[in-house]
Amino acid sequence: MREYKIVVLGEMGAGKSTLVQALAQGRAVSTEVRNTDPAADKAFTTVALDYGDIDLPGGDRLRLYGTPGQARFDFLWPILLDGASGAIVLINADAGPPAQQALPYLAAIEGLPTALPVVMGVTRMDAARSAQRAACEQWLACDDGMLPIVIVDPRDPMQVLTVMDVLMSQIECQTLVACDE
Ligand SMILES: Nc1nc2c(ncn2[C@@H]2O[C@H](COP(=O)(O)OP(=O)(O)OP(=O)(O)O)[C@@H](O)[C@H]2O)c(=O)[nH]1
Ligand SMILES: [Mg+2]
Repeated sequence: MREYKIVVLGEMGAGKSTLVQALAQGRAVSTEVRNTDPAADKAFTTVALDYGDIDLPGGDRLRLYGTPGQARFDFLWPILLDGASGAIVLINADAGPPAQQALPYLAAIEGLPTALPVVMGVTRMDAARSAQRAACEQWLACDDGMLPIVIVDPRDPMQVLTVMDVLMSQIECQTLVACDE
């Protein structure tokens, strides 16, 4: 049996906790407190991490770690990324410019000693205001194809599994390349 540590990153409200809960079918451990941060209009926010796991039909296990979105917790990102097999960077389509949202998380991943497979997930497309949604669509249209990007509603477990599928194939690719070297 293989175990994969997957880290979920993204701004406050991007849907990290929701994704971890959806994958763990509601059995995830979360550390939510009432939000006092004016950076996001949301009732609760994660202050330590989310954790959820799922056993795949083939016998492998995915362990998911959701990071807290508040900038003051950015010291936790490298700690959680240590030993990870892959990462999911969530972009909130209803927030600021997507490329800028992704930048700090991709920089943290690039700063790791070994290359880490990454998938970006765009959330809240259904709920985004028209200007934000248009900016996101434009960003998707200009995508250079360097990283896979999937539009995902993290409330829907089937869509979350699709994101995991894409990430797992990235991880497989990296393993094959490493074997070839
Ligand atoms: N309509 C809609 N709501 C979404 C979507 N993704 C997430 N949400 C909702 O957005 C809210 C915030 O999601 P969270 O999972 O708490 O966000 P988070 O990234 O964990 O936020 P922090 O812990 O504060 O960093 C929740 O009420 C979700 O149900 C989406 O694609 N569409
Ligand atoms: Mg959270």
